[in-house]
Amino acid sequence: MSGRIRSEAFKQKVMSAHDAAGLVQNGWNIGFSGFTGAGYPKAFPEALAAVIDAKHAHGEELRVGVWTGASTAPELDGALARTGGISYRAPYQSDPEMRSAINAGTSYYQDIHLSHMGPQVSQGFLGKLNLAVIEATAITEDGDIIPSSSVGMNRTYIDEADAVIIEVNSWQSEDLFGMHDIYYPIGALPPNRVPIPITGAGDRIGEKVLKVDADKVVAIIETNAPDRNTPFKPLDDDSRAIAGYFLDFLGHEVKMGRMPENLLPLQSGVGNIANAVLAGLLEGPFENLTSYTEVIQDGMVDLLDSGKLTVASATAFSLSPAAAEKMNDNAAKYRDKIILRPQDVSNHPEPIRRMGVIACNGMIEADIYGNVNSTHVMGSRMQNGIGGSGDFTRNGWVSCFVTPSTAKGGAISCIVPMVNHVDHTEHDVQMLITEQGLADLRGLAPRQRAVKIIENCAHPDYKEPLLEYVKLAETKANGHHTPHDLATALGWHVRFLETGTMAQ
Ligand code: 0RQ
Repeated sequence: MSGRIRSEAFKQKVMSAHDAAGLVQNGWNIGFSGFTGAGYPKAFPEALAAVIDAKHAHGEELRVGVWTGASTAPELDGALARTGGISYRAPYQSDPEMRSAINAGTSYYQDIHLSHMGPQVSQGFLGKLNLAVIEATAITEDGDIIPSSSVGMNRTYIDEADAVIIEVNSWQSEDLFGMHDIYYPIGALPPNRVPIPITGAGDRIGEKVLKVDADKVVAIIETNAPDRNTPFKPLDDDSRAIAGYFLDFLGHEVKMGRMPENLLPLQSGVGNIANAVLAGLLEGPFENLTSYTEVIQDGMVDLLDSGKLTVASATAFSLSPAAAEKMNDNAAKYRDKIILRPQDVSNHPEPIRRMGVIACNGMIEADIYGNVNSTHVMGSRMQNGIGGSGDFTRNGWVSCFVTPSTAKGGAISCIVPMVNHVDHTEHDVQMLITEQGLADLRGLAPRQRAVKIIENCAHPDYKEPLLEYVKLAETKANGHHTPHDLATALGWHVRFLETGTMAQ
């Protein structure tokens, strides 16, 4: 035994991942730890995949609902999706195998705001939670759980599940102890809710450990395996340009007296461009920054190292393999500057609105009126999910979306007449940035927005067709508040389906 299981009662419950996976029954819902490739169980999902394969080989049905914090890794989403054994998935994923199962229609997927997952689970909308499988760094003498590199939905799953399995991963640094802040609300659901007492990103309001009813714990599994995250792409000219516009905008806000010199707490989404924006801040003039976000990426750790960022609050790490190793070796150094909270606190509208968070997220496409599609390709195919982007966009002080102006080598314009799926409406989106420029939409009516977005953000190859569309829509609709010619707007995407290119 690794010495990480310090409770005598729990020592008696150690078993192999294979034996633990054998407990699962057809139709169960399982709540897994894990958020953007951090803190997911490493052994149980692959063991369960083997059990599912064996059952299916004998013509027996074994399919389960898989709930997590957010995306996980190939050892969880990939391994289970490959078996065809996932009947239902929520609330966010980004795994190619899982995406295929969703788009093939073999797995149902509920793509919801990450802050809504806790209340929806507690109210039973997703059905009964049969089992929670949670990765831990260690178990204390008193039987408390020290979380690992993410908190996500762990508190809710442990509380709501009929049975609990803990994977104790000795790869995770023991120095993570003290980094977590597990808030146990006095009243979790209305009408008994009370204010969340966070007024600054660095506020600690909870416990260092997760509490678990020992009677519910049916197995402890020992592992020693790293989190699996993909490395970020090296910064290219487009991402540098986007970061530059974002930084200029922040400088402008300070100059106008709308933000203090150390800005407001920063939120940064997933993906390479979001990471590039953080790298831009490293070069930029701003000091004493804070962050109230959901994932801590490499760029944020670099900002902490430089001293430019004083504190980062999130629910998980989302680090490249090299940065994850560095975090593991130096967790004690970061413990006072990083806080990992449950996702229904990190993403809760209340502190986000109170502190005035600067939200910056990636997107698939935006339309000329400022509606944003973050999730769907060609209207039907799921890419990842809305994740936390809606939590921060709707409630932030400034809400910003970033993307290169074109996708697929220039064949697709990311600025379109009408988005083929809406995740963030024109009422919530304040800023669009591409490598071409920035469109500040605050205070503008739809027809003013259309001109600004096309002029500032569209790729030169698509400016003319988009301006022609505006002219056509205004003529056909005879003015109106948000002029559209539906046949042409919808045809914009259809044309791509037919010819494989959006070019005129
Ligand atoms: O396709 O994978 O086949 O190459 O979409 O695009 O350029 O790699 O962009 O990694 O920044 O992700 C919106 C998906 C952007 C992400 C999204 C194709 C493109 C590529 C990915 P390939 P890139 P990024 C907090 C915030 C929602 C969740 C969120 C996301 C693939 O940012 O998932 O914000 N956001 N959470 O080729 C057709 C277009 C396209 C397009 C791009 N217009 N048409 N395909 N692609 N634009 C964190 C969490 O919530 C956990």
